[in-house]
Amino acid sequence: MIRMFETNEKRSQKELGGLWKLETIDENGKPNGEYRVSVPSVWESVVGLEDYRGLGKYSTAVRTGAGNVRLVFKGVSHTADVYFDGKKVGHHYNAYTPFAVEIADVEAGEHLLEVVADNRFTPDSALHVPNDYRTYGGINRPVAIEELGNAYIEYLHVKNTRTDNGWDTEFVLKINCFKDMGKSYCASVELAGHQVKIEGISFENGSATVSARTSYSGVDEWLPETPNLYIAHAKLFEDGEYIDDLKERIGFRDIKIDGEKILVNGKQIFLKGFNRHEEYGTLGSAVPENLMNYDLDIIASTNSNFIRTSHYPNDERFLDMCDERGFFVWEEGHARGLDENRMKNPNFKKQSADCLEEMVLNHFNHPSIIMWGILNECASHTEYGAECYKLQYDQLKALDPSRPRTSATCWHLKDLCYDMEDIISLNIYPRWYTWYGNDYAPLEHYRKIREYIDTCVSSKKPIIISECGAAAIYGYRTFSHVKWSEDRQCDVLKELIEGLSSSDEISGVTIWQFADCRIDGDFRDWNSRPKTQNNKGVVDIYRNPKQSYYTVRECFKKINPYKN
Ligand code: ADA
Repeated sequence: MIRMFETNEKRSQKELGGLWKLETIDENGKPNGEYRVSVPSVWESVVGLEDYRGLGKYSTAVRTGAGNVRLVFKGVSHTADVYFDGKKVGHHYNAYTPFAVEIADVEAGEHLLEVVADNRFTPDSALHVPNDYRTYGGINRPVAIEELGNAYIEYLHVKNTRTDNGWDTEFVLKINCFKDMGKSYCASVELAGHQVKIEGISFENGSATVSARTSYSGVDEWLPETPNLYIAHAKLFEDGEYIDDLKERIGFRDIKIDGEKILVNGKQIFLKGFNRHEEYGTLGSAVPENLMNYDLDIIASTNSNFIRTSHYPNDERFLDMCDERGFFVWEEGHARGLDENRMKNPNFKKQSADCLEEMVLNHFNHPSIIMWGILNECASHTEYGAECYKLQYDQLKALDPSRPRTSATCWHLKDLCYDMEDIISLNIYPRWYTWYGNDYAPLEHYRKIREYIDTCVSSKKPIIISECGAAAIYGYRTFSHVKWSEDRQCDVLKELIEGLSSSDEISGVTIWQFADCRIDGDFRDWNSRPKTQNNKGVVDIYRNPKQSYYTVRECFKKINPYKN
């Protein structure tokens, strides 16, 4: 599946799953291994490629009718070069954002589609670097082919604004046109019983962005307890003929910041949940729907209402499920722990800007996403770093002013960006990392940081704990509760959750992390990562619960998700 709901009735869209040929190739393109693999998947799931870092060429035969086609890739890790009948037709960097390739005037019949994936850590890659999660290799999310007419709808954004009488809604459509054939184009959008029409669409450089407005009263709002979803259906007409369509699923939900409060549809919320990496056991980052669903079952069972997509944009199917279940989501651009030197990589700014744009344009309509994040624990304590943060915050504001922006920092008493963000987010690890010292409890540690924050910000704003936790090796139990035991992890998490959630100043506590995850073998802190994993999950990589799963469930149960 590409999405958890039908996105088209008119447009022909076919998923290109099944078995493809995979050849591992050297830098000159010379094959040195051949395999049959299912797509989507990662090559680390193939015997002999469990730790392969290099290039892989996927190939499959594709049958099309005559006309224009569009290849849609939901994720290739981490760099993709796309070839159609041997001709290069596309390139994309970043495993975690979708991209598409248009091919005009294709002949009817069978064609060869090849995708070269590259998961190496080269100087060209500014965001995929050796890290505390693994950069996998391969076509790790679904691929589809679409057969199009002379014009099609690239995206439909539904912007809902809550008013005293209900909702004001603006529809924004981006429409692309292959050739100027002197035809007339118009569009319509239907949502919740209303239909709006957009006449006289004219294209400039092959595309047009158009909009229309309406308003609603009496619709069912989207909230965690009532995650009401509606289908918005856009249709495109050429000389009056219906030629293309696109469906999006939306919720009537708005998010506001009021001083230190986070308000969803006017209700003050408290966020309690987990940081989750997109990974599962030997399937790596190619997590299938049923296991995404399983993760959400487990997370829901812990009385959580919040998930942070640490540290990159997530699969749209997972976000669809969060919409359906009423989870709040913090989705973030791809970055973790990039120091100033890495932020000065010549590709950093463009690769970051591309990732943020693709994230927002593709994930705009998810009601579950209540905030956008950037640059987890990057160099927000340096002048140059702060310039990059400002650039990215400005870009996000231009792309989507409706959602607050934040970034998780570890530079607590040196951060230069507290006044840039709408929500301040702190990653803290008292009782685990020694440099925090053991001389004061989590809340005292928070208070020391708050004193500094108050000297930096021009106005009060919400503060959430975006990460806190401790590691435990699954199955290691001790009477002494020594470090790395499940028992110690329970003690630390209980103290963290109870302590931090007791403060009225804090609007959320997010555990690092939901599940243990594999890390890159050459990550700088590999020696504190037994089994080459980050072991701070409350479940292991196969979702076997540690004792801390039960501890977190009981602690979160006592926390009201709404503040008075
Ligand atoms: C940081 C980082 C996480 C993880 C965590 C840890 O806060 O944001 O990705 O590495 O530390 O486990 O130490």
